[in-house]
Amino acid sequence: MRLLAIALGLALLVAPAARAEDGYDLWLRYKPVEAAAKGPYAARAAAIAPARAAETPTLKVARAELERGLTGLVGKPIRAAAGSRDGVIQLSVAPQAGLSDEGYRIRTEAVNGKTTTVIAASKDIGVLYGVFRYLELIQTRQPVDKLDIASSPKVKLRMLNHWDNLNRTVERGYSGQSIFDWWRLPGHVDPRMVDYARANASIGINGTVLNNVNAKADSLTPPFIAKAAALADTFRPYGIKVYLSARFSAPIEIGGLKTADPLDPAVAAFWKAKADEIYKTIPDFGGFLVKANSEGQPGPQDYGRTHVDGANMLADAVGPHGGVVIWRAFVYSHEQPDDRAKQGYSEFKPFDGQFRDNVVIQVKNGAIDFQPREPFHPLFGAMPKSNLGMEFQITKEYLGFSTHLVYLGPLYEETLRSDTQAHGKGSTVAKVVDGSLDGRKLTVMAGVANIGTDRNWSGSQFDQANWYVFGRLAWDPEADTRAIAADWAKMTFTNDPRFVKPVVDMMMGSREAAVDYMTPLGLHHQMGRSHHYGPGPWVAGGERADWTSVYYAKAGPDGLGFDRTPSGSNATAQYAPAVGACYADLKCVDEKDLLWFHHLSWDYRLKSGDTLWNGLVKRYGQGVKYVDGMETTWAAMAPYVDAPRHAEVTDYLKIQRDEAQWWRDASVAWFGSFSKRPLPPGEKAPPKTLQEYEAMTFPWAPGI
Ligand code: GCV
Repeated sequence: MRLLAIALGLALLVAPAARAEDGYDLWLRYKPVEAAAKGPYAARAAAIAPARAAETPTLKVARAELERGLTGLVGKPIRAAAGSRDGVIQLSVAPQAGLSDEGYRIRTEAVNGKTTTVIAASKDIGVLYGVFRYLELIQTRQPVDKLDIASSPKVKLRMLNHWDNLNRTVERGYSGQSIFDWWRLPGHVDPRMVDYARANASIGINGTVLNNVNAKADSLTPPFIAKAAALADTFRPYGIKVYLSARFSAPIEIGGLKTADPLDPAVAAFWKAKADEIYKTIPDFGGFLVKANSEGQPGPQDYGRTHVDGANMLADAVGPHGGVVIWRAFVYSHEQPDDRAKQGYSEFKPFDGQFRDNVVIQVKNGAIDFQPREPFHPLFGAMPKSNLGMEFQITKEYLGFSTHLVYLGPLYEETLRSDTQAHGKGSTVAKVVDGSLDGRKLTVMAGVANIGTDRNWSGSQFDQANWYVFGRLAWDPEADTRAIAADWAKMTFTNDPRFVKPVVDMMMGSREAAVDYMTPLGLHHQMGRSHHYGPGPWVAGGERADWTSVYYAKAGPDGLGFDRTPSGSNATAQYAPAVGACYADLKCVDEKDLLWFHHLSWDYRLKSGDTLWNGLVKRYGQGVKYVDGMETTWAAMAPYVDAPRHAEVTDYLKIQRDEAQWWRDASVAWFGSFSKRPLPPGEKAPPKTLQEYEAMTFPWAPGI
């Protein structure tokens, strides 16, 4: 059924002088195509045909987005109306062989002898995704005259996880308050919710968990279900389902029960009734996300039960409605003497094959906690009979918050392209996540959101790129993150190659720079206590050893690093034999992971010929130098960027430069107190004493 035709006329326009922008429009700015980009965008007359069938809400927003996008790009109003001529765009919902329900096809066809761009999909949501792709092609100045594109998402549930609290604070949030205004909902739905949905749909995100995994039971009470329903109604046309984090002890807190034991029939009945109640109000509710028996959260182990007992009980409650339970594998206990990095695998691996079909185990990318660099989590590839989802962090808790320019594409890509070797070579994490390795259909990629009430949404202009690249990778975990950065930079700023090339280069190296100035050579968890701001390699003592830095770096007069080889914690044994053997072998392990797996003497020789101590110090310095380079690059970008956004990025880079230097100096001062070796030639001594660095406190750091 062809539903709509819009004639595309891209007029030749001269780009107006850059106007003040604040980043609110994200990558959906739809600025007029500049005169220099003629060729495929040569002017054509616009003619418009009305929809021939009743529009669904999703088709309506697809048409509205196409009108809005083309109007901006063409520079004159484009509306659906009667008419048929060359340059027409048709939206079509009809069965499409070889595409999934959410996939789309964009083809240039002759329809009634006229050159027509047909955006077709089996379901209306595919049409919306196709519209966004089509607009992206124009925004990034790719040819649109002879199109033959087909695309389906490789991952089924592409989700944001908001760590947003009901009072609008955001755990690990660095971009203002929560965008979910629970107090005024459901009476008032902020129009920003529509822009949130548009932005997410434009990158294929189809689910959002509205509340923090450190959950309150209140979110499951009738008033809050009504609030969530109002959001669900707003997001539905954009193909986005809502999910809630469920507090495992809710049967006690809001159900009047004495227990939350998952094997107690009254508890199971509570959850069944709760699910029925939610689905009555939100018929397409996605399901529950659960953090259980982790960092003090309640869970089945409180009753001597297992993760399987807890997850399956909830799965049985939502299953009849088509809901899922996403159960996190982020578990570790300080009472357990074993290496924290081993605990998730140790607890979950034995349960492989025991979870219900509608349960997904959500695993963080690495075994500790979203560090600047971690080897991939050993559970990937280790649970072939279970649905295993990926959890990345988009908000940069350990990567400088929103004031450090760190493009996370390379971090995500590095993990997704890691080879688990679960079924021999080529068993990448991406293939576990997209389900193809073990033929799994219920697949998940989740990102802990970096979105807040700041006008620029993400706290900084460049952190928008992390939201964007997350969505694109959730659609295709094997996509190239340099190409994605280029798309983002073009749409967010300008297509001018004098801007795109240096900025994309700068973005691509920014994560490695952060690794270098924070935790080089495989170091990890060296940040300030609790708020995780700035360096804190001296953090020791307190309530839990596994929340200290000294637990992870194990610095001493003899050397540095955590021995996870068979002579140490033997975490390497949790990987496929070939992978684990390589990590454990100093001749094979990549130096980027060196101190994650090995404890080495300060005089250990790196591949460069430097000693470990000298190499470490140089790495910190390299990271700082890279930020210097980013400042220089960005300064030269002034002609291509509107002044407000340019100024904001400039300010933030200055903050980043100072903090990178601080990380370097404080870390060198601390580790130097163990190595007792001189600094390599040309390296400056830290300007403050170690005691001065240690004395710095930040009680008002954001995000806690
Ligand atoms: C939501 C880390 C963070 C916590 C977070 C936790 C988790 O420990 O510091 O703020 O809590 O991860 O992922 O559950």
